[in-house]
Amino acid sequence: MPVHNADIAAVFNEIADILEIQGENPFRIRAYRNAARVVGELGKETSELANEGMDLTELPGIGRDLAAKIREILDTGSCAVLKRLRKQVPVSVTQLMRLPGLGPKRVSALWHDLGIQTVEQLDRAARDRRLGELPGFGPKTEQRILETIAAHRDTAVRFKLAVAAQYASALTRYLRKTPGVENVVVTGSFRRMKETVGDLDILVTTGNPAAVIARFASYDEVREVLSKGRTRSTVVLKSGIQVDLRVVAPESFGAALHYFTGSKAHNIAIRRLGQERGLKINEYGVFRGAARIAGDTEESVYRSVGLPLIPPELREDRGEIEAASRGKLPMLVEARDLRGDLHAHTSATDGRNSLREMAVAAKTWGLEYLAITEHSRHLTVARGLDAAHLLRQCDEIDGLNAELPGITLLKGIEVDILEDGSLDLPDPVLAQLDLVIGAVHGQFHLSRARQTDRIVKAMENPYLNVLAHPSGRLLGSREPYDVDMLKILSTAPSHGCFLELNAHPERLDLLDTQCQMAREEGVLVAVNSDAHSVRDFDNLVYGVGQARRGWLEKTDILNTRKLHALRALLKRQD
Ligand code: DGT
Ligand code: CA
Ligand code: CA
Repeated sequence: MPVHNADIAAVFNEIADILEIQGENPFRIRAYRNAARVVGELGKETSELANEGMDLTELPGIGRDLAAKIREILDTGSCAVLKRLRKQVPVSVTQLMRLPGLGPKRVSALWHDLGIQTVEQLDRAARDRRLGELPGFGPKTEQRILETIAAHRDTAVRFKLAVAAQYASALTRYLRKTPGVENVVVTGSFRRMKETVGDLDILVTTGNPAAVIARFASYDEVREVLSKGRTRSTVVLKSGIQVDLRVVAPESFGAALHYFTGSKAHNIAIRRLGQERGLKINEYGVFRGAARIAGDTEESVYRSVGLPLIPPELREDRGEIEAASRGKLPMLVEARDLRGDLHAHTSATDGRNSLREMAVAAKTWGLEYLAITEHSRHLTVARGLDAAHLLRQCDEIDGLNAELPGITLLKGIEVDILEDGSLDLPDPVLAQLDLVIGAVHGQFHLSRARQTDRIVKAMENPYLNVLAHPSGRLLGSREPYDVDMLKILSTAPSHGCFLELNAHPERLDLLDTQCQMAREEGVLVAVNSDAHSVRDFDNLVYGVGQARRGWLEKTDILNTRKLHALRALLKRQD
């Protein structure tokens, strides 16, 4: 991934935070803060400026030393100074500074005098009334810290689904080895395939809860055990992710699975349906009076309120209960429905693997076709291709297609949509390709009207087939740009244009609600990996998860089509 201005600013701010905790020279601290602000507020990506050969010391307050650090961050994503400082002050201590009311002096005192390194430890110490001993902390401060932590919890960092999946799969593998366990399932937002998860909720069924609880707490990735009871426990892993464990008896599996999968809003609506029928629904089962009438399976819970099973991805109380009651639930797309992938990069630009390696990996994953879509010239950070290089790649693709059975490479490009809506390559070049996807990679801050016009104009180009990552958001670092998505969706069909659902873990873009809009507007969605290496095809699973959250069926997805049908859909309008 390219390094963005926000990344550079974050590095400088973290350096400044650490220096402050260490009580360093205020001028040095201010220099880093200033650099963070200057870079953060630049209208253009620093990476672009650097690539255009700009001398970064021309930026206000950036001297030779800071300019060199910016280059280092652009090249490596971090910088040596920060790595060294992090060894002196743990990241979790620096993060305490984010809590309102906690400045560097207080954080330093908490750490040095009470050994407090994490928000959880701070919470515990405040509850135990241990903060009052410290100079500068009274009972009022203690109370305020408790309130702040409670509020902070709601906005605390969320983990990207693909990242959470790594922690979840290691932990569930470990728990499955406990003697006597039956089911181990990750529930909560994770099971609903939400793009980010606040914490992991793991449900275990067994006749021997004590063994599971004990094994859970002694997992070697556990940083802190927050609570440990007979049937539940909460821990924080070293990665910072919190995990709630619940253990129930095997006969409650379905009811507990339903309860802990949520969402809360969906559960409330289902419980209300139960109440209307005189039923009580909780994590142990469905009850009529004292009699337990359902709960072994999730199906039985839904059946008790007269509904078919609703897939977890739909459980957001966005109309799924009504659809279920009318027999109108969508037949959600599945990963195995995908026949191809229309967005991938190779080592010809910023990818890590060769054309051949990507083709073989796509075939191994089960795909029948793969579009190679390098960046165009304008995106200099990714060493975008010019026309000559692109046409050379097309020849290479012809060669590989003649040689490799079972997979067809399509000739494509991820062409930059320039600020005025024109494309970064001339039409006669685009005309030689099988597929053109267009993407916005800069000027995110245009007004809503101008951003919308820009994209609509790009779609008017007869060669543009797919609008890539349409909202432009990067999870945790960039909000979607302001654009009239409904207008884009309603314009797309008349230009033969499709929208991408980019499955890259940082993107997952189209958003789930926009998928629903696309379906209503009759716009096919392409679930694409945006693979930069052979391993990235696995991300398609998360793209499909998001498509399912957006109610999409197999027929709503462009790349579930057979190759000949796809080619017909990509045919030029002219
Ligand atoms: P997250 O962790 O913020 O990404 O979102 P969830 O949906 O995983 O929420 P979480 O971890 O607080 O709770 C997991 C599930 O447990 C939730 O989706 C529904 C259920 N649940 C939690 N607290 C309550 C509650 O107070 N009432 C009800 N009915 N269900 C709850
Ligand atoms: Ca959760
Ligand atoms: Ca939870």
